Amino acid sequence: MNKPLDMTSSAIVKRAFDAEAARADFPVLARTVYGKPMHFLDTAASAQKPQAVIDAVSEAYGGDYANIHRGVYYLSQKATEAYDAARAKIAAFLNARRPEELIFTRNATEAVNLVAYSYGRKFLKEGDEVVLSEMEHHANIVPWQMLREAVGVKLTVIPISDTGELDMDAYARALKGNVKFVAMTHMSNALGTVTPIAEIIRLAHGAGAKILVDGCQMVPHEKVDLQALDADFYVFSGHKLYGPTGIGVLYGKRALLDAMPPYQTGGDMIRTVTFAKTTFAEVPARFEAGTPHIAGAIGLGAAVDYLAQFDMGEIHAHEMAVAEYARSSLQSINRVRIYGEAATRGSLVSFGLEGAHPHDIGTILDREGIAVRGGHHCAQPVMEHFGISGTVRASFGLYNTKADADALIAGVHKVMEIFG
Ligand code: ALA
Repeated sequence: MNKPLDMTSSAIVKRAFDAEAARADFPVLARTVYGKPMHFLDTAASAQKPQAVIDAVSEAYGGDYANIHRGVYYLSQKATEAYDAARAKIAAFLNARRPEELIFTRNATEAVNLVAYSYGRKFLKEGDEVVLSEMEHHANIVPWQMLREAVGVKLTVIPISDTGELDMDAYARALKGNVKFVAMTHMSNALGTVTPIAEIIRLAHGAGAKILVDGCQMVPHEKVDLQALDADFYVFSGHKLYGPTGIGVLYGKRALLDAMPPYQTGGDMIRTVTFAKTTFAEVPARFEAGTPHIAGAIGLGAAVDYLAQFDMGEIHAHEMAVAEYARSSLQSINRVRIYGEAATRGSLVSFGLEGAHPHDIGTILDREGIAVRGGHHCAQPVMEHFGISGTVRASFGLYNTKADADALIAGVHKVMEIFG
């Protein structure tokens, strides 16, 4: 508790990843529910928090708390330094060119809305096409529909196959049209599909389009290198990255951000204000109107420090081993149907059980101490594709082990006994 914040995540010497040892860093995992050990399998909705993040948030309020970028006094300067340092370490973690290419938002949803509103209304016009995929989260669909209402862009949706893979031929065909923007997931939250995003970005650029990538489900699980990817915009939420809620990130290439008008206006995002005219601050301040979520940003910086102790490749290998074990165990149950069987996928398994509603399955699993999400996962078009109302989704984080997968399988057998 109350350790000084480490400002240089990249300087931390890596240590071997050990999931059992890492579990001890997450206090909530030690608790029981209904008198049973808890098996948390809903990291895709929101990850649990390591003590280091909880301490950093507590310290941000109980240590050097003051508003930022305002006071000349000690506490305000310390808080400002910690806020700015958090941006710098997240930029280093993702290999962004410069910290100011990262805008703090409330969440990934706000980040997509910011781009659709600010970039979309300035640079897209009636008849321009925006390409999406059938497996986008609602947060990467609805803001583009609002843009359609506002300026008359046309939305083109790239279908997925029954294994949950993006139809790349359809994508290439679509890019022959008047496509000016692509908004695409890096990993589907409903199916686990990992899209060939480097190729998707390359093709978008080849067609002269800009691209926004929804990285919510990818950043917590695999190494993301923003410079290597070369996406124009990349968004993710802090709470899925083991950080606090209420904080998200929009990465944008500096030249694009510089050309974009403010999304919200008010204090801290201006250079000068008179009643005749206002001039705006440089990025990132221009897109961070009002007092930001200071403790949230600092907490997200601590989450990145926590992850930076490890090699993301080792975390990924561990999570995939557990998720694939759960997947093959589920697959061997006759009445189970898996949704999402892409060749390249992440650490989640979406499934249904013949004769049982996903919510009922989730409720029975809950009584066994197993936390899963049941429903449409904010991806109704995916459910429509498969002609279902929802799935049960077990999603794995760095702290999950084979014991969690075994508990899930035992729980599914219990559901089958109940449903006969
Ligand atoms: N988008 C989050 C999920 O997939 C909330 O559960």
